[in-house]
Amino acid sequence: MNDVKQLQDIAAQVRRDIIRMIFASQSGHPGGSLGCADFMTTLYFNVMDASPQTFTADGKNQDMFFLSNGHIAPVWYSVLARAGYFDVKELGTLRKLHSKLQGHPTNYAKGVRIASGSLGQGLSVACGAAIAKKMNNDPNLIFTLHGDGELQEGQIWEAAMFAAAKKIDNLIATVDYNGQQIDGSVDNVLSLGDLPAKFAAFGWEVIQLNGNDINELIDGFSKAKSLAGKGKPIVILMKTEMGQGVDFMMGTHKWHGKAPNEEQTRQALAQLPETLGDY
Ligand SMILES: Cc1ncc(C[n+]2csc(CCOP(=O)(O)OP(=O)(O)O)c2C)c(N)n1
Repeated sequence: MNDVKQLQDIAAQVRRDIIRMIFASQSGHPGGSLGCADFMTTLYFNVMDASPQTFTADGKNQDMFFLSNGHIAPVWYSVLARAGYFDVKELGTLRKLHSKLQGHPTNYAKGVRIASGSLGQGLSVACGAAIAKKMNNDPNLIFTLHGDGELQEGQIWEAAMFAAAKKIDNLIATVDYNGQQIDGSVDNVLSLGDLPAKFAAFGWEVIQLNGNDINELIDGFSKAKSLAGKGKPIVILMKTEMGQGVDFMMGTHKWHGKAPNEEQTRQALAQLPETLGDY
């Protein structure tokens, strides 16, 4: 458990890490990574019952997390490194040949259990892991993150139907509800319609919050945990801003998957305090 100020400091450093990693590799996805820094920090430093010391691939007797929108790997790698899963210096190897930190997650990196990046698969994996926990009488929880554009994948809705029908109530799915995707706004590409109503109609508990507000994240997860074990899967729809923290990356899909140049990197880092020390 960390207090809100500590979590904000970690998230600020995570944002610097994201920019520095993607600048160094000259490829990657800054927009969604920056938008999810507050969520990912809160999840690892406040919410989950998990630690690098006890991490196992099968996740028995620990909470498990699956990143379904694998393209935002930089934010996950930074949070894992800052939480002690591996040396922060490794962050400088993002997307390099033979690095454990590939452009999309693989289980070469400690803390990662499945490869992801092909959108739409993570909720199905999470359902399987959640059922395994029930069969093992393991009281721990499964967490996932999905992009809102990712929800256009049909497999998500098969898994959503399955989770409710099978009463998978040890699953807390989250959505990076930033309204943007690779080619433009989600509404323009393929609108999700009334997303809270859709999840509710599929039999899920729905929580909505501001995913860039750590206080709201802490409260929302505490509510989600209190709903676990009551017969329904839980989804948290987190309103976020793509590119949060860097003014010229916000309010547009243009930084979904583009690396900043040297001048843009300088401008971005000037807006992000170095709170824990750069790697
Ligand atoms: C199955 C599949 N189809 C297409 C892609 C290419 N792709 C990568 S990210 C992306 C957009 C996803 O949008 P969203 O989930 O909202 O992520 P955000 O832009 O907010 O980071 C697409 C279409 C993919 N990775 N997998």
